[in-house]
Amino acid sequence: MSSQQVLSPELRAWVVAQLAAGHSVPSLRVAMREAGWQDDAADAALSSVELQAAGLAPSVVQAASPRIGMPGPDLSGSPLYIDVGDTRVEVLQTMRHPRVIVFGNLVSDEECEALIAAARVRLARSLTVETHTGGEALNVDRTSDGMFFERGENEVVARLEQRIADLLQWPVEYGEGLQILRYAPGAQYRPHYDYFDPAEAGTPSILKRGGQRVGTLVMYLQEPAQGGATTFPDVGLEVAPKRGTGVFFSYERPDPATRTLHGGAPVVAGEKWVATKWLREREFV
Ligand code: PD2
Ligand code: ZN
Repeated sequence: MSSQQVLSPELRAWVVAQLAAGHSVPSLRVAMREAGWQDDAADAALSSVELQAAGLAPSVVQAASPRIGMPGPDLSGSPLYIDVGDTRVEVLQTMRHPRVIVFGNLVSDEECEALIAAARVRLARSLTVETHTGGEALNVDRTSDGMFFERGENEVVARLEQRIADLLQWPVEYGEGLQILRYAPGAQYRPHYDYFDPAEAGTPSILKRGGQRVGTLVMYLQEPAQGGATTFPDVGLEVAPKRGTGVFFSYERPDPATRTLHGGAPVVAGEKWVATKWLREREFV
């Protein structure tokens, strides 16, 4: 189809309803592609939606500005290393569907230790975002302890966040604050999706702060003696929690079809510490 396509009133109403229900612009683009639209035509049509005139909330209007692309490094030419500032990050393993990339030499030993030391004194039993309500709750599926840093909270956090932004080609401002988790022996994080479920009542309120999550980077700060892999059950992948490495995965739409179901296997011996950076589709304020 040509790039001259415009939104019919019916399609425009559908776009408005989907956005209000928490579906992301990329997911609408995928649906439009499946209906025969070319990406650039879909983007142009989505941009043309005059949501403000329809009296919708600013967050919904902002959501209609199509985000072009997804977070992730440029892997054209199959690089073994990606230079980001002072760090030569290794590309150890990639998978296309789901999009998973394992990075080596991502966090230095000194940075791992500094993050653990600053987080240790602030640990509390982990809360996860409750999509029923939009609030936070103790989650029996996650038996680790955790805390959040503010974005740019200290020098090490800011340095790592800039490295992640350069590596994944995604603005620092689109990232949530770093989350730190500690898993004692027996602790685990049962398989889940990191995006917010559009079917849950609390999701539209969560999405006001930056839209959907579209990518996750889990970085291993301390490796356990045994166990604690990050697992992707849909594709039988297990990433070993090796200190200084990280596993990145992205999801273009909030849908199990992305195959991004993942979990933290129980730690068998020792302690596992991770830092997680979640990436939103827009500025996270
Ligand atoms: O610690 C992990 O391996 C893990 C697994 C699944 C972390 C997360 N999810 C997360 O922080 O979302
Ligand atoms: Zn997760």
